[in-house]
Formats: sequence, structure tokens, C-alpha cells
Amino acid sequence: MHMHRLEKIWLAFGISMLIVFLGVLGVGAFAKGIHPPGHHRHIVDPETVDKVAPFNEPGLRKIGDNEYEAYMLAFAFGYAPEKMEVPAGATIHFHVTSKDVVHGFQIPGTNVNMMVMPGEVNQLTYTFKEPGEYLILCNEYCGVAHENMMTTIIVK
Ligand SMILES: [Cu+2]
Repeated sequence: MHMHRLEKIWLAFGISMLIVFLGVLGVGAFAKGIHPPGHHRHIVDPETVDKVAPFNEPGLRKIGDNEYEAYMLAFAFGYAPEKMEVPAGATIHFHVTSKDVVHGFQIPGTNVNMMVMPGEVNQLTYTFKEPGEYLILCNEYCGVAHENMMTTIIVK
């Protein structure tokens, strides 16, 4: 079978691109362990989550030099704890879950923005470099008093 020279080049190009693509995917998945999210889901029971540790005592836990874990509960219509205070430069690892419906967790002026799903522990890390009062707002419509659903983090 006769093939035009340009056709051969194009075929070789296509096959080599396919090999490059599969190679990049293979190195990422097997050598670097990059996977889509969902492998490490933290499942909780929304009906009892506020009665068992760690969500029975929502709040900050110091885990390092100006590094904290914040266990927070979202519910209609508020968050627990009501207020948190950290020094400037603090890194907070948020662990947030909902007792009832889907809520939001957004801190305007930062890139902190996540959906709070009941039954799951939703996680996000943020470093508060600038002192100030940071408002946490619900941005998922969750009922009649949705607009009152908020809490604050004071960074000193
Ligand atoms: Cu809400």
C-alpha cells in the first residue's frame, strides 16, 4: 500500500502524541500518585455528628507553631463555634460538616469558598496573613434565615 510522505509524518506525529499523553498520565498516576479527589472522603452521620468527637466540641485545636485545626458545624442557621480568635499569620485547617442541609462556607476577600455537605467532612486550609475581622458566610440558600447565617474569625 502506498502512503503519501505527509500522511506518514502525520500518522507518526499522531501516534507519538498518543504515547506522550499516556506517558504523562501514567507518570502522574503511578509515579507521583496524582488521583482525582474522592479517594479520601470522610464520612460522618449528620444526625449524631454533634454528639461524637471531634464535632461535639467545635472550635480550634492548636497543632503547631501558629497552626490550628478548626472543627466547625454548620446548621440552619449558624455555625459553631460562634467566634474564633487567632494570631496574624495563623494557618487554619478547616474541617466543616453540616447537621442538616447543604450550606456554604465562604470568607469574602479570600479564596476560601466551599460547599458544606451533610455526611461529609469538608476540608480546606488557609493562612490568615492580615489582621482583621473575617466574616464566614453561607452562600448556599438554606432556608428562611439564610441571610443571618454567619460567624467571624478575628485575626490579631
Ligand atoms: Cu446555610
